[in-house]
Amino acid sequence: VKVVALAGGVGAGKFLRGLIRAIPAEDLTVVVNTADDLRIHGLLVCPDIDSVTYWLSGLADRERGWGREGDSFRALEEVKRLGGEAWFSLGDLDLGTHLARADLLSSGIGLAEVTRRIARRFGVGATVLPMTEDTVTTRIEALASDGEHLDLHFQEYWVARRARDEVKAVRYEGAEVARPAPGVLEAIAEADAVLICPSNPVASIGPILALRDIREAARARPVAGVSPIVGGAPVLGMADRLMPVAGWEVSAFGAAAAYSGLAKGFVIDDRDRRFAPRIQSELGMEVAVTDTIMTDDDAAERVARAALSLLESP
Ligand code: FO1
Repeated sequence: VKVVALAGGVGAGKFLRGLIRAIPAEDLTVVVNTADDLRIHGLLVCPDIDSVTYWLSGLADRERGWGREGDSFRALEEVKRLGGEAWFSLGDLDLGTHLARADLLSSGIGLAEVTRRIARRFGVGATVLPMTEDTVTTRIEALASDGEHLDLHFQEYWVARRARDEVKAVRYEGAEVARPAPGVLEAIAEADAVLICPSNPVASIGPILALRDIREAARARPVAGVSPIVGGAPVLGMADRLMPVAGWEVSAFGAAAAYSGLAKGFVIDDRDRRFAPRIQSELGMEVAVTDTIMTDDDAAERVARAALSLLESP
């Protein structure tokens, strides 16, 4: 079976390691969110693309979730000492990825081909693609504790200000006019299954599905998702702050509702089993219930197989 996975960062990385044990890596195309990409030190930083690439190559820092295992931060220390921007922690090895990406981009190669090439160099068998080569940016409209209205880049909200502001709205700037990256629509059209990784429905999957052509292409294929919400809270990250402003409750039901009209199946955690009847009756999705906490690759493989099994029945 050919599979397309829609992916954010860390949750997706863990899940995808399980998925490539359930299907051959060569049969997988990962379409990755780029709306939390940022420019810093003159470099294009693509956190979700890099997380997916590092996790699939087995080089990710499993504890921190992002960046390379065993990385050092000597260059960043020097940037800080010299008065440069140091709020976003790029490790020394990670910086190597960014410099290579900058070189390839400056030679005129598009981000999709650059991403494919870098993933291949990391020994990744799956095809990794950005959702778009155009600029789409998740902006967070928030209220600071002193009452100031803020309009923040996602990474300013999450990393620089540590999610301390009250979120009022989220928008995907540029999504209305952005075109899917080369290869994305082709991969979806050929896919036997489209899987939505257990990523943040607002910050990670929302921007991908905000590209109308991607959403429409996915709707024409069998789609199943995996809940990133377990026991009423996100396994990782800040989905609990963002889902309410998008109108979704912070529960496995709310996560399923984010893909209403798109997914025909949804995987939820054992602890959320009570939501299964509502997801089935109100959203019309088939539900698989399993332990979704991906402590290792065996656990991730079990979750991936549960998602695939939802699309196998006729
Ligand atoms: N997250 C942080 O909380 N602090 C950081 O300094 C940080 C640096 C960073 C560098 C490279 C990279 O690929 C990811 C990085 N992240 C960092 C993670 C990132 O901010 C988010 O978790 C993702 O964008 C959300 O998917």
